[in-house]
Amino acid sequence: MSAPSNPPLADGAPARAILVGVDFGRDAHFDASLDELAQLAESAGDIAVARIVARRKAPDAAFFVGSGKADEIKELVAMHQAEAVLFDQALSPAQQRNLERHLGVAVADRTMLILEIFGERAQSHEGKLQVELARLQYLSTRLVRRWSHLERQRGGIGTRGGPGEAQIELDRRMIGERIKGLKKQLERVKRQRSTQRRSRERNQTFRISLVGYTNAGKSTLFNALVDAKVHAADQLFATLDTTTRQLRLEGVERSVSLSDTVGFIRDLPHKLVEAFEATLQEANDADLLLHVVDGANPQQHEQMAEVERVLEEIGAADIEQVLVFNQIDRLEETQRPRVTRDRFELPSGRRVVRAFVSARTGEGLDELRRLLAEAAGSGAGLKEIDDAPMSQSASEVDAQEPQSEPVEPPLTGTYHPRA
Ligand SMILES: Nc1nc2c(ncn2[C@@H]2O[C@H](COP(=O)(O)OP(=O)(O)OP(=O)(O)O)[C@@H](O)[C@H]2O)c(=O)[nH]1
Ligand SMILES: [Mg+2]
Repeated sequence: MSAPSNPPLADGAPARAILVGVDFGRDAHFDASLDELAQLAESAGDIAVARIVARRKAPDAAFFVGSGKADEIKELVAMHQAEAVLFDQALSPAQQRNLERHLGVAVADRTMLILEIFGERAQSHEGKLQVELARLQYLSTRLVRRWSHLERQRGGIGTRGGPGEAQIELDRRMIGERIKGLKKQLERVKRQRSTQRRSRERNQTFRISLVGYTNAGKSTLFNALVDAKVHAADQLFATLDTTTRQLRLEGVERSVSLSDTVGFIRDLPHKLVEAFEATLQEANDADLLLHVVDGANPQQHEQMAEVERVLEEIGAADIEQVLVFNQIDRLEETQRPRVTRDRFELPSGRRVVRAFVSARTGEGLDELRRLLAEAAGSGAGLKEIDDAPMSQSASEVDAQEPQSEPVEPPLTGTYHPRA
């Protein structure tokens, strides 16, 4: 199944972009490859034509990078005839404006890219409201070139043509009003949801929600489990809107629902989390979270930590969780787990049941269904399962250790493909 190519943004031609990352030496997870930024850029319809990494002790107040580096970037822009410069970190409004003046092209940061992608993907009324709110909150403090790029997208606040700075000043006054209006509308959406929630509670549906880092394979797993056809693609934030379906589980009488929703990402802008409260609430209402992780991704540890952080932020950290270690078909033969489930310690130290699956080939899905049936059927969630002795295979849970016969089933926080 090959992924469709990324649809370009509304205004058509992809922009040639230079990627910039700054290593401050204190963020252990600094992505020197800028691969995720490149994926974000691509998902937003840009093409990365060059990458550059700078090293600094602290951000420069004016340019974020030093002025020497800024000149270097300017040369790269000229050399590659780039139309945009994309930063892996958040820029202050002043830095962004100064850089645009200095470089003569549009400058965007990670947050803005994420907002662009969200703006392009939102389909539902609720999704659009949420994106617009986040976007206005972000843009209200900025005068940037890519503003017009954003304005051309659906659901912009309705200026025509390329707005000059005066126009933007004017717009800015309306923004406050618009933000208020949007918040009110979203409040209404939230009330509707809570009514729906109460009716679900009445009919005792057991609700399962897929959560996880973007591109982990949530939608693919959703499609495999409920035989649906939601959009799954090799791009960041392919899914924005929530889809819920009935999930049939053998031997389970009560109704079970499964929801697929928006993925998380490192440095998810706080405003976005706030704006997406109604959507993220879905995870909050779940009886069980299926935390999907791309088991073949070398960044999986950071990704799981990020997912835990967001769950904490939205108040869903206490909900029962099963870790779904997906994409095992991509692992080398020697790295493949020899069991279908074990117990695992998440970066936070929390212990969860882990299931190994490939949403693509279907491997491990029967076992996952059994696990879900146990959780939904027992009514007591997975606590019981977690306390019960693990499957007979628990003695071989760690694919990297020679088979031994531990008395206690070990917690296998040590399974790191390509570690
Ligand atoms: N090889 C392999 N590829 C997979 C598997 N699961 C998903 N993929 C691929 O990974 C990419 C992302 O899958 P999605 O299901 O869209 O991921 P998602 O978590 O829903 O991502 P977003 O909605 O963008 O946050 C797609 O190209 C899938 O075909 C798997 O088990 N094995
Ligand atoms: Mg998806």
